[in-house]
Amino acid sequence: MHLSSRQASIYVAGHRGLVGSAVVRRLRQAGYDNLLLRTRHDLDLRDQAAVEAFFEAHRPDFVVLAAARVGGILANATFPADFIGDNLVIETNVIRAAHQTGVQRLVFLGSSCIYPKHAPQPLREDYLLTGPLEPTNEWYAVAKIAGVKLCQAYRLQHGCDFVSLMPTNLYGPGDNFDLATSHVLPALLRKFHEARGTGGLPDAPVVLWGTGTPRREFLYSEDLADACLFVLEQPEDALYSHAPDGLLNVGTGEDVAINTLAALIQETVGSRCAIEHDHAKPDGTPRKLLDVSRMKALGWQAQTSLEEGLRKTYAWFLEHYVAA
Ligand code: GFB
Repeated sequence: MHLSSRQASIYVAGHRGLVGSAVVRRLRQAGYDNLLLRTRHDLDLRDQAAVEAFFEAHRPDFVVLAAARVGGILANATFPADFIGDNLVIETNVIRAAHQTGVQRLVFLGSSCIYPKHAPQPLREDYLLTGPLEPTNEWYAVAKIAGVKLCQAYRLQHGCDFVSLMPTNLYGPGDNFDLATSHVLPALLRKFHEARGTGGLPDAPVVLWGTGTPRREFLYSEDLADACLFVLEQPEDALYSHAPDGLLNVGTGEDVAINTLAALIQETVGSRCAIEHDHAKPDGTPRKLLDVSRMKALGWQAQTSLEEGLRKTYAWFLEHYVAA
């Protein structure tokens, strides 16, 4: 059942992360103040008994499942057991508890990496499980596919209103700027910022991983948060007539080469440095552009251009990361 009352209680799992924090801001902005929020310290979502006790005690009306172990291409390769294991357990615990306590609608956050590596572009929702996955993130992708399938299975067997959003590569305020574990966009913002020469010194070179030729689609986290609210408020008939399988891609519909992203970031940061490439680092999937026609047909599209999103994210980085 869709969200319509401002009194409804909404549990945002993962509210301190890039997506969850944006979802909380968007819900509050729309007048939804009855939010249930728990830090990792207060509620370990890998602990089945604790998750069940939380759901039994608070019985949320709606759930946005944005809690996950996430990271860039290197983090995925370095911690495969965490990426598959933690995500499988978190999804299973939360989705099962949501069913047991009668949650009215649950929105699960998947990822565009669930689609096969060599699927035709743009990627449609029905390409799921039609071919092998990209090896650099197959552990994470398998866990996310299981989350999507759990939502479908609970809907088939129990009639649960559980849907999955498949966002493309995300960025925005509160992103992870740790160079070893982050995604490319925050990593390059930081690298170009730190390469700027001070006291009249020239800028140092910046090293991009891989060839820079892979293409990625970047969505501003606040646009994804807006999509989550849009889907929560979408009447059931409209939602499932456009997404009979409960899957909705969320992106901008446009992608750029990593080299082009680097040039845009260089401009945002105001750096004039040379760019080098570390060919020992992986490229990952060559392209993963989402087909966003289902969301478009429902009446939603992303609002923030990459240039604007970069400016806002860099401003956040300067204020919260550099100044901190
Ligand atoms: O964002 P990213 O780490 O992950 O890397 P994926 C995207 C592309 O940017 C790759 C290149 O071709 C990287 O080699 N790149 C260039 C860099 N310089 C850098 C750098 O300094 N740091 C990083 N991190 N990349 C992730 C998946 O894939 O996408 C996740 O691993 C998830 O599971 C996420 O699906 C959305 O886009 O390749």
